[in-house]
Amino acid sequence: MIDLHFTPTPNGQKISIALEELELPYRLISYDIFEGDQHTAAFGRINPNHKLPAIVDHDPPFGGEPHAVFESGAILQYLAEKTGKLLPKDPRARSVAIQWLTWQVAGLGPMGGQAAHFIRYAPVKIDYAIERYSKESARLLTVLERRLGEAAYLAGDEYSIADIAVWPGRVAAHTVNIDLQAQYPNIHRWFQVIAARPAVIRGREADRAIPAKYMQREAVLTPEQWSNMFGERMLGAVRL
Ligand SMILES: N[C@@H](CCC(=O)N[C@@H](CS)C(=O)NCC(=O)O)C(=O)O
Repeated sequence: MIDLHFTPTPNGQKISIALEELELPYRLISYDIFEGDQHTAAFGRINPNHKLPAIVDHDPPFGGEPHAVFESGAILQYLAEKTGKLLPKDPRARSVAIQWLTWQVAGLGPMGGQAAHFIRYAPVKIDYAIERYSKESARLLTVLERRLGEAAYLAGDEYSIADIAVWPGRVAAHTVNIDLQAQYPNIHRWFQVIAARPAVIRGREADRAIPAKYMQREAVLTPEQWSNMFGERMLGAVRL
């Protein structure tokens, strides 16, 4: 059994989808990050970075005590290695899969996240920041569009954890006002194919665990929610 510490954001969706694809039994533990559920000392022992998602595998492949894994990219790799699935066996294709996985966690994810921050949450609208992160998100989506014009999936012919990492990133397009269907037909085609996978449909059901207040274009937070997400309470969780 695997515990999935989850909140219904793109990073969380990667893991609920992967667990469904791999048919691994899991227990969903929901966090409301606006209310600060992620700042407890108990969660800090699972993820020292106090962010979602994280997993605890009670039956790790190397035996011994339950094993905690944080960072969505590391969790995807751990699950793929545990099961021998969702990563190509061919070393070249495997290397390509890891490159796109890393591209997502180091590029599309953080840049889309910063665009969302400045568009959705910043108390003052800073045009330079909005433009910088929106343009970079759009550039990264163009890179994705080109890749998906030359291959069915990110690693080539095979669906892999790279696709699972990138697929929820479609919300970056929504955030920066890109209409994928009209402007990025290859991403749109790939997106539709993956959206129809039964495991993806099941994995998305985890999103219903708590109210969906994560996708609003502009959010107005209470002072407590602000503190939990970006202020003193967030900083306090890791203070020395
Ligand atoms: N690089 C991390 C990002 C994790 C992350 O930023 N999680 C967000 C939700 S998507 C979170 O927990 N935010 C709550 C907070 O910052 O306090 C990953 O890929 O797992």
